[in-house]
Amino acid sequence: MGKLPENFMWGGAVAANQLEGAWNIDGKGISTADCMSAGSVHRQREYTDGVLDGRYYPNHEGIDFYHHYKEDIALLAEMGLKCFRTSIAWTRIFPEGDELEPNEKGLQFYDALFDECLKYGIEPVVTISHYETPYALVKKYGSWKNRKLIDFYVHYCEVLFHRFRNKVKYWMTFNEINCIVLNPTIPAGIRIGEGENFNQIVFQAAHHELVASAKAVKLGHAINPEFKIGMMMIYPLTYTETCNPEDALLQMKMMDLHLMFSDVQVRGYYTRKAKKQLKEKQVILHIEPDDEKILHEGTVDFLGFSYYMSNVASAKGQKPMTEGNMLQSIRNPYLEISDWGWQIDPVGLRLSLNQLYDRYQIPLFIAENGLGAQDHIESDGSIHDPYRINYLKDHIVQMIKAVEEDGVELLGYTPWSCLDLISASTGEMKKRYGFIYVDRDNEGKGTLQRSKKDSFYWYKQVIATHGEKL
Ligand code: BGP
Repeated sequence: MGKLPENFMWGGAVAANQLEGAWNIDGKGISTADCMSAGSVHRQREYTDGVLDGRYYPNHEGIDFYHHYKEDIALLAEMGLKCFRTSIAWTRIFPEGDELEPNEKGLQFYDALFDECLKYGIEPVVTISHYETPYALVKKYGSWKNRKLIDFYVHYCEVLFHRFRNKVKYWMTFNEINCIVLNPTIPAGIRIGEGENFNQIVFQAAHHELVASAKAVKLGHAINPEFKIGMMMIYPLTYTETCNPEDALLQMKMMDLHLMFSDVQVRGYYTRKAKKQLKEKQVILHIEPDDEKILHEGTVDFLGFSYYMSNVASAKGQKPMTEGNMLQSIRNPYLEISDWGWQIDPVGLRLSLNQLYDRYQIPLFIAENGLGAQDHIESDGSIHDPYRINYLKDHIVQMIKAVEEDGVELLGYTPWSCLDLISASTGEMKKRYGFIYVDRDNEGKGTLQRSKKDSFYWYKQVIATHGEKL
């Protein structure tokens, strides 16, 4: 089969709420991410009722990318990145989410950021909504539970598409859209009250997001036909524990739940099977007359996905191994695990690429992949992170096999994360993913100085040799 395409997008990924900081600067409103407490290795973050004064939330300051972006983009350019996947903080553009007029200062920040990327020939890849919703939309409307969010989101997209039409070509509508079924709070700002029907609320909210995404795709193409607008899902590759058909059935059902999202976004409709599944879960979706047409007309140009680990389905109903992990899995004896209990499975990336490509036959994009670990700075300032290099190397090998040997069509690879930043699941700083170390700890102490890890030099070489030298 062919090699990696010449214009393959080697890059790196981050998200606004996890690195920008400046949470209340230049007119930015409060987002759901601003209301999350930090968790811990074994505890998910908690969603507080508004911003509590006097308590330190690491993501309020992040790594202060808002004020360091020039220095940071220069480092990414030095590494040779061809693209930079970041997100736009919705609350910088619409502080409350439901205004008609955008906040000019917020738009200016992203103008400057994208200009800085383009100056070095780095293509911005922009996620429109990455785990942060304007908090006012939660308070006033109940977030994505409410259909009104569709219009607010589409208006937000319209402003972005017009403003950045000549700067951004690649867009992703929602980060890990299917995560809403695993944890509706972090991705979508939804809290399920006691006695409320989890499935009914979550799938209705998901439907609103799917319609919003489809409308955005159609609108984006009308504004600039050159736009490539993709979806982004977590790909929860799941194996069966044994060859017991009951395990296989469970595995299929676990995957189906997630593939419902990509089916709608790529194929443009809920399959018969998806409708059956919803019925089985006693979900009655409220679908407006035009929705099916909208979904059909707003199919995506490419499928982006995150892949960190694989999972195992066991019909015996064993207790899942990881408490801090959104995905439910038992331990796979063939795989190593990270310090956070994520099962490291490079071959699984090749399988994921094949499964997705077999199913959809549209270009894929690996939007996230990486290893969260604690790094240690030596007295001379160097940071040796062979564990990260090994993780990424092993995954890149499998990625290349998927393209070169299996014929998968792949646009790009943006490992998570270019720079150290706040972890999404724990809200902490100590779980690091970056090629670039940032001097910042869980308590918010540190100089914010950036230092290159060994992985920085290694990835630079990978990009320079187009994956030849790993
Ligand atoms: C994905 C999210 C990212 C990111 C990553 C790593 O699910 O899209 O925002 O943070 O996971 O997860 P964590 O930070 O919890 O280790």
